Amino acid sequence: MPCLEEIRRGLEAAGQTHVLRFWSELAEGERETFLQDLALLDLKALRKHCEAARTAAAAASDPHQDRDQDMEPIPPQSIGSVRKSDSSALSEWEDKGLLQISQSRVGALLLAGGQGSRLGVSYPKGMYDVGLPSGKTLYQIQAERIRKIQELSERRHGAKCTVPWYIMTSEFTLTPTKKFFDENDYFGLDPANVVLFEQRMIPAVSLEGKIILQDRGKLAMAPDGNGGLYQALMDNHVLEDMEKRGVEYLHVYCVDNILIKMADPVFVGFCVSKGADCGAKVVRKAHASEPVGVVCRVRGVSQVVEYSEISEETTELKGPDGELLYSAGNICNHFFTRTFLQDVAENYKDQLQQHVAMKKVPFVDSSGHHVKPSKPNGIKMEKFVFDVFPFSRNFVAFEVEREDEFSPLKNAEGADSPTTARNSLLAQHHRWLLAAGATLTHGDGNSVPAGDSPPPPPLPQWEVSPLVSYFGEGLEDLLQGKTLPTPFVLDPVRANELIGGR
Ligand code: UD2
Repeated sequence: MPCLEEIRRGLEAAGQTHVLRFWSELAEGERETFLQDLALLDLKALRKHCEAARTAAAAASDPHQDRDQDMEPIPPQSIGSVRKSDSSALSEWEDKGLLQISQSRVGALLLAGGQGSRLGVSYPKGMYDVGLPSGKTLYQIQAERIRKIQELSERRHGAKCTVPWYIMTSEFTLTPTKKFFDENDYFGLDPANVVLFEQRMIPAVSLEGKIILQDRGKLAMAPDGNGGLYQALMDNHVLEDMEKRGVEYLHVYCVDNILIKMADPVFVGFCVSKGADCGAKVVRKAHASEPVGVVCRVRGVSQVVEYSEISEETTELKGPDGELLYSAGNICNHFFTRTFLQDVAENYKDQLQQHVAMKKVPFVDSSGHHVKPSKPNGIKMEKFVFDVFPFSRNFVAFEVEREDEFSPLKNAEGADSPTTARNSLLAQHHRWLLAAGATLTHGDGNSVPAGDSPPPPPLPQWEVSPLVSYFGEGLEDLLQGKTLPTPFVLDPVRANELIGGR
């Protein structure tokens, strides 16, 4: 570890010595911890980082004008679509995906380094329980979907397989996530196949380009964005691990989508059959201002323009059919080949764009008093996971149905909240059960009319464990002609009872 003098010299060169302003007042233990934190800074890159943050923040007053003019929608021939494909094409992709999974060539990678500040919880979002009848957390649902997709692939192709689960965490989420998985026996997965790794943190910078002190002996640090993935893959030898296991394809997704299809065989099969090195699932945007990025082309190159970086005017543009022109909503659900990731990590990761987020960052002022700012005072620089799309040689988009695939947990209430996430899952299971031929009865014994759409919320409580069904398959055999009262959780024990009761 470098000594204080070396660090001081590095800070001087970067014009950041103010961070040591309280050094003489720190206790021995505080100094040690602070020194360890400072030693983790990339001192050589610090001046560039702070200057880039200051310049980018100044330019952020008009971030979209240039790029908006260069945007065009993804041409229809570059987008596959569940809605527009017939069932034979969908089964073909599914089968192809299941084959790859059965050969242990597919992994899942969860981006879980975010701080979940909008949801306002102090623990990782994956540990959140949205109030399902089973009480399952997002992590548990995802783990069980991995178990199920392994089982389905094994059954279809007769080969024992593993879908390794890579989980990118940050300083905020690593320890609690690890503890949660340990305490819950990895939800039935083999811990050797759950690989937790950590992304880097970078300092938040004031509008004048100075690192912000969160406390007298602590810098205000933040994860480097979900595009920190590519550096983290290198830092933690994840690509080597993939190669050792024979994993060729990775399904990358964000933690908060309760409907996420882990290692989705249809998406994987679609991308593989198109020979794609990089792919993105999209849904049609619900409305112009929905906070999702837009998959489009900029100067002829496929990429995502983030919701925070597109003008309102452009989001509202309509195409000739009267639909939103930029309707391909990014749902943070990506496909990458291992060779593409290797190429990005080795050759392109340092070229990724830096995005600027202006945030309210609590700090200590020059007299050591804690201040909670009422307006943004700090710049956080982030990389975005999708900014590698322009380096792809064959990029494809795949449009899926929102009601089956996308319901994110972002906010404590209102849109994209625990209530909407819970309702989306229950509505999906409601559709599955009716389609399987079950009769659903309320507590008063009245049955739910068999129709396509579930009743308006609050929804009755019928839930299907991912260990029983991954995308609604296999339920007809179990449930045809059965009457199911609410609340009802179809878990493997209930499923066995139903089989036994035939
Ligand atoms: C993300 C997408 C947006 C849209 C939306 C859909 C990005 C950059 N934006 O926006 O286009 O698709 O999701 O729901 O992908 N994370 C990390 N490390 C970090 C920061 C975030 O791992 O440093 C993870 C985070 O834990 C989450 C995912 O990245 O799983 C997305 O992060 P977010 O919720 O901040 O992204 P959001 O909703 O602004």
